[in-house]
Amino acid sequence: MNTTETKSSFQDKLDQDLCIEPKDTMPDEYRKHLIRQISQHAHSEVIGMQPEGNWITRAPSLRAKQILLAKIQDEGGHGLYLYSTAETLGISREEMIEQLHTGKAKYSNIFNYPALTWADIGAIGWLVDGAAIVNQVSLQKTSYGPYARAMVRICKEESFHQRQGYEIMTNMMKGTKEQQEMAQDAMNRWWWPSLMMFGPHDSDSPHSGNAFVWKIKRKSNDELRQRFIDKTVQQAETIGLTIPDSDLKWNETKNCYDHGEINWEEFRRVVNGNGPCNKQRMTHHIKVHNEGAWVREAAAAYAKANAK
Ligand code: FAQ
Repeated sequence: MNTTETKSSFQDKLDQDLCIEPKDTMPDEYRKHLIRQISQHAHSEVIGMQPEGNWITRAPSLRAKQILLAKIQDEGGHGLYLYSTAETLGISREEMIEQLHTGKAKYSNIFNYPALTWADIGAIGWLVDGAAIVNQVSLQKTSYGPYARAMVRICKEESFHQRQGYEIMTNMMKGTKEQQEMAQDAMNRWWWPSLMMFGPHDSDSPHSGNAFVWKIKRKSNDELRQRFIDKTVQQAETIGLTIPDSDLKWNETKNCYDHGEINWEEFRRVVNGNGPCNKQRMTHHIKVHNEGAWVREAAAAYAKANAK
């Protein structure tokens, strides 16, 4: 099929709000854009297991430990759906991991911060999963079918994660003065990096133009960030937490919160490899990946033997 035909059948589907499926013809730039975004999303889910995994052995009760284990397993599962989704676009899992290890592919800024106390586990579930849900609900309507469908399932699991995080924060705010301070300290450290998860302002977002033309993005970075702020401020107030932003103010005219400016210098530093935990996260991933080589080899040998 020639390029004009490819573009027109692809465009027809987009115009009718139909999903693009793996076997459909699609422009190469669309394919590359999706591989970049979906693989980075997959890496984020998997690297995101590290800050929480650090607390499994220190969970304060058996119930808390079971919940945390289930949540972390879910995140690993999300990574697997997303790697499989990206594979339908013609990239292999090995290539994606290679891009992660060589720094060619990014993962979310948020997972380069340390989880210092148990309250951080609450803050991650409530704020980080909360931000992820706002973004991913919108991606349920993204134009690439396998990605949109993966998002439906992932969002269901993320809402359980968000609830467990909020439950931890609620219980700590009902606790001793020290526990309340711990919860506020976690809120102070995770709030701004959570806002950065939505990416740069729309005016500084190089990929947004094509993402809207191709219906990959349905809402802009700033729209989603605003949605997250508006819903989270009320949740914080309900349990007595203060949002660490002196410029935060309800705007009657706009019917949303005005907020302070994000530290974009910090965002750039962290996504470019110089956040508090970037090196630790990558060293750990490479080590575990290398140690798991025999599992991949055994699985491949088993599949080959069964295929005969
Ligand atoms: N961190 O032009 P844009 C989770 C990069 S899942 C790092 O606006 P785009 C679950 C961007 O890649 C969290 N880099 O880009 C969980 C690009 O660089 P590039 C992950 C970022 O793609 C919870 C450059 O800046 N979710 O948390 C970030 O149109 C708890 C220019 O940016 C997703 O990935 C960032 N925050 O919009 C797991 C959702 N933001 O690629 C465990 C899917 C931007 O040219 C525990 N992704 N950059 O080198 C998206 O919706 C989009 O990719 C955006 C960025 C909105 C993140």
